[in-house]
Amino acid sequence: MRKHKAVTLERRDDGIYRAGFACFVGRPNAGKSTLTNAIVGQKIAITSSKPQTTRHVIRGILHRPDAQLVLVDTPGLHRPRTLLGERLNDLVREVWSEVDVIGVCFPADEPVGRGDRFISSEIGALKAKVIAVVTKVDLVDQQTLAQRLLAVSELYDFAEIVPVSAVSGHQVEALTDVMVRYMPESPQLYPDDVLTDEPEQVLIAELIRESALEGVRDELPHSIAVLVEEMLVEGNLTRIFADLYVERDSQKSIVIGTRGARLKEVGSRARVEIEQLLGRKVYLDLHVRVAKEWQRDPRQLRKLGF
Ligand SMILES: Nc1nc2c(ncn2[C@@H]2O[C@H](COP(=O)(O)OP(=O)(O)OP(=O)(O)O)[C@@H](O)[C@H]2O)c(=O)[nH]1
Ligand SMILES: [Mg+2]
Repeated sequence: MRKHKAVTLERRDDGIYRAGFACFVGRPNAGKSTLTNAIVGQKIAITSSKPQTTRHVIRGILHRPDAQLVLVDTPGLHRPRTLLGERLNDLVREVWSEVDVIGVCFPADEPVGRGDRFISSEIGALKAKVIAVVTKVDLVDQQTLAQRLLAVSELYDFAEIVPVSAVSGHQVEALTDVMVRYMPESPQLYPDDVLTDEPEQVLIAELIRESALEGVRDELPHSIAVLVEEMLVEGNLTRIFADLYVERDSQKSIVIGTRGARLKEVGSRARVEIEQLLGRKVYLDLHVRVAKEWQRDPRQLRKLGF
């Protein structure tokens, strides 16, 4: 995806151009994708209040006059209960062995827990600089924040601990500066106007999934997968045919809703977002299909891109 408008940022310059990779890791729902979007300045990763929203590794690119920062958003690390869960955890480990900086994210509005301790115990042996990012600071008071910062500092010898809010924008730039400082001297890695190397069809499928996640509960969010089957450009209009997969018939009726009302809502919400992404008019044709227990089935996982 390419950016629509030019970014003009003034930066102090030590004359060195830096470029490299950083990733955000952390337990599900810690705010990794929201932060990635805030830094890149455009929505490239979907977000939701449901844990385990992110299922792919998504690269977002920040361009500055003095640096290029390739941010890798990863799925939340968790104890896997399905084959999909195992695949997602493997993905995270693959990424963190390849980047220059790892930002371990801890949500300020929740106490440091077992998952956080587990993640912190795993990152020690890696070549990357490891920093801690305390996210969602807009949700807590000063005292709570101070407690969190202390608890985080006791987990691991982080190179830095940066509190941020992706929603208010507080300290987002400071976090970026920290990550850039740890990037190696390097030529530019991506052309000037590329914001992500994610294929358009994947971004579109993700926007549909994000829309479908709204208002569903319990196990259903995890059961939803989306595949764009076909895109046809007709003059000013793009026709998109997509399949929304669930795991059971009962889920299918929930997603469709009474006389299709829910599915219609999901479709029109997604369409608005897709039109914004493509900058073109979109006709979206959504079909709901059942892929029995796809999260545990290697063949179906492959079909769905995992
Ligand atoms: N108030 C507030 N909410 C935030 C902030 N950052 C993220 N959130 C919310 O936290 C929830 C989870 O955010 P995500 O960015 O999807 O979290 P994630 O870590 O990517 O989650 P997974 O992909 O499931 O691992 C969403 O409802 C966000 O709107 C923040 O800085 N402030
Ligand atoms: Mg995410």
